[in-house]
Amino acid sequence: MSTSLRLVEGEGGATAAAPYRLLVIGVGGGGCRAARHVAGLLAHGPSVVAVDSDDQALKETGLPVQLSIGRALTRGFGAGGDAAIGKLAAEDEELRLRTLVEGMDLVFVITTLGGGTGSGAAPVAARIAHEQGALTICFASTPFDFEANRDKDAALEALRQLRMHSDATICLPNQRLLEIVPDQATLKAAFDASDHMISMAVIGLWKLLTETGLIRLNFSDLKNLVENSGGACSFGYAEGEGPDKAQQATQALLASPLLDHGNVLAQADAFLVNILGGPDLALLDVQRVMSNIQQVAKREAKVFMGATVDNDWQGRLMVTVLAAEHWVAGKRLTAPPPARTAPVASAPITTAASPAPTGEPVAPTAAQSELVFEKRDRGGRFEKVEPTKHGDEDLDVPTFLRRGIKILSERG
Ligand SMILES: Nc1nc2c(ncn2[C@@H]2O[C@H](COP(=O)(O)OP(=O)(O)OP(=O)(O)O)[C@@H](O)[C@H]2O)c(=O)[nH]1
Ligand SMILES: [Mg+2]
Repeated sequence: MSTSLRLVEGEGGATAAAPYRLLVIGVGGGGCRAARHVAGLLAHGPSVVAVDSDDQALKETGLPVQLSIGRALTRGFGAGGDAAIGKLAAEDEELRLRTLVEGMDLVFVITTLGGGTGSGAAPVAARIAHEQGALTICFASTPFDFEANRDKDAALEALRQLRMHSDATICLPNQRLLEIVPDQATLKAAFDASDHMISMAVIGLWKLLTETGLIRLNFSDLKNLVENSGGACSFGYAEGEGPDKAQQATQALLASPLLDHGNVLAQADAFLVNILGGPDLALLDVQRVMSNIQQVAKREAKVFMGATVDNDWQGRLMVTVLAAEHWVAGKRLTAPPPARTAPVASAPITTAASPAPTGEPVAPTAAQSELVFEKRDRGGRFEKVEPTKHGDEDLDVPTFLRRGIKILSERG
């Protein structure tokens, strides 16, 4: 199969209706399937690209833009569960990946961790997007408890890498799917449910940023939430229908295992709520959703919200939430990416016209002092929870605390 890689003019590009350039990259078998789901639900949405080292799996996505990676290493048969091969495969195509993300404002990297390509190549794709100056948000599932320990360890290491190289990574443990789908559901149905949830997160944010809404959310609000999240966000999603749709959706949201039955919202320092409804969406619906959520949230939590109208959602309502449990106002917790680099002339790819660069690095201010964070033992709702360990590291502790990264404050 030949490498086909072309972004069609206008797709994912900034237009009057869609002022941001957004790209969705599926990496590995599961990641590409989820990316295809996004493309299927959003015909005129962002560009969606499939990246895999398995040519057959790439072909099956049916996506018009595909990037086959690491052919010299894998001969197009996949990375065979080896994340080191997946990483090399992506590095092999660094120029093409760089050209793909060049000029994008927002890049979603979707992957299912535990195999070779997703675990090895997705962190490379995230790093490149972040280096190019795009706000980079990753969605990654982790293996079921019944899968081999080797795969789980590789997945946790990949998750750590993703968090290091993205602005924020949203982890969806496959094990939680078991709480969402009926007992008799097949594995395929569980995976489909996961694909659907990831798609809804992407679609919710896309619509929020691009469509006229009752309450418009700015790109800078999303940036603020994500860049100051310490690298880890949680995602929740629920729908309601009929006259009681607002109540239904928030009840389902607060009961959802995705947000740990409301506990994530109760702990979050900051969160973003996106309400999507049809032309019948009333301000009262918005108010109901927000007041239900605010009842469980911390009083001092920073809340970003938006409400969007879409004709397809007549009589229905969808709420998506992006929550940062460890959010620090106004300061990036990770190093800012370098300025966008010049286009790579050598790669044989055509892309849509680039917008003016945004998201330039934030220059440190003159009067900065270090923020001091108390070291705390696991407590609260985490007290009885098994820690997510990798080696000696507890991955549930935010990266900046584990690594002792110093954070500068204008105070002091
Ligand atoms: N949530 C979800 N998980 C999936 C899906 N497909 C596979 N997985 C899980 O994701 C892990 C990795 O599988 P793949 O995505 O097929 O692996 P890969 O990244 O293509 O890696 P290689 O095939 O080794 O190159 C496995 O542990 C699967 O259980 C899916 O559609 N959705
Ligand atoms: Mg594969």
